[in-house]
Amino acid sequence: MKLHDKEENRIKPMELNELNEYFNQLSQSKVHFFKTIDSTNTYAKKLLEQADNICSLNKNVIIAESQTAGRGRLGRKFYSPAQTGIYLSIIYVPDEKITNPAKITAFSAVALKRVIERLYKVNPKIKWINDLYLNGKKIAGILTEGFVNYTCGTIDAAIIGIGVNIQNNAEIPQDLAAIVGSICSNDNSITNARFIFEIVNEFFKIMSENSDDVICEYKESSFILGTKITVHPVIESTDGIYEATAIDIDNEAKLIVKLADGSTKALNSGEVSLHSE
Ligand code: BT5
Repeated sequence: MKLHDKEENRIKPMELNELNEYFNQLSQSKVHFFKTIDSTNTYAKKLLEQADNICSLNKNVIIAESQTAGRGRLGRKFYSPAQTGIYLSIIYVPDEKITNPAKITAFSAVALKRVIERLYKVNPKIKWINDLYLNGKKIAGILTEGFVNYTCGTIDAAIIGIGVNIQNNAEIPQDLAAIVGSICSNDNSITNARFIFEIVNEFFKIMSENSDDVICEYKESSFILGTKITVHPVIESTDGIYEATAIDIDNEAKLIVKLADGSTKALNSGEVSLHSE
């Protein structure tokens, strides 16, 4: 492939005016845009820490064209180069305190899947709890972080960080090449601004939908149900690494696994890492 062919295929840099026009349609939202940043989630956390009234930050969205220290779960890195992907964090401050951030991750995954299907006409699958896969490769990851009110011990807000690979990146580090995929879109009519707006809009819509229905949709798109997995507990546990079969996802977005002795366990996303991550 000639160099200019490759470059023509790349997604366009963000159009700020277009972004603002879209977000004007979403009441109370505010966009913070960076060409490059360490991590949009880290920036969102700083905004929350410095706010007199965190409610005023609800629907703030932090967007970057690239990240120098994009984060995944459990201290992992999220490769965030310019031009081939989008990186954003949504600040969510609901009226009620947050009791289960994992459920927000699950809902975000369904919202993201719906938007990708609608705009790009492909059908990604969800890998519990926060990954979207297409053709066997990971095309998107979600990192939800709770903002804790240390006086009350409650989670008052959540930061939902979303990274999506829209096109393949030729410079991808070798250790990621086998894992990382992309939507592989050649449709230049879908701008990054539109894609991001639709994700944010769908997120706020899905958070008010019937929870059981959304979990049902999550399960229908989930590709590890019925398969054998290796569970790596990441917090202090006497279990060690063990094999299990993923049999269900409950209404709190916990993964139900069946062990060799026939017993079952409900896994919380913060406590385990599955084989292949
Ligand atoms: C995630 O973690 O996949 C959550 C990623 C969240 C990224 C967004 S971008 C905007 C916001 N700001 C941030 O700093 N983060 C959020 P996890 O399930 O732990 O997966 C991490 C693993 O995914 C890595 O160890 C790699 O194996 C793989 N990986 C790294 N970069 C990737 C990429 N660009 N696409 C797909 N997989 C990737």
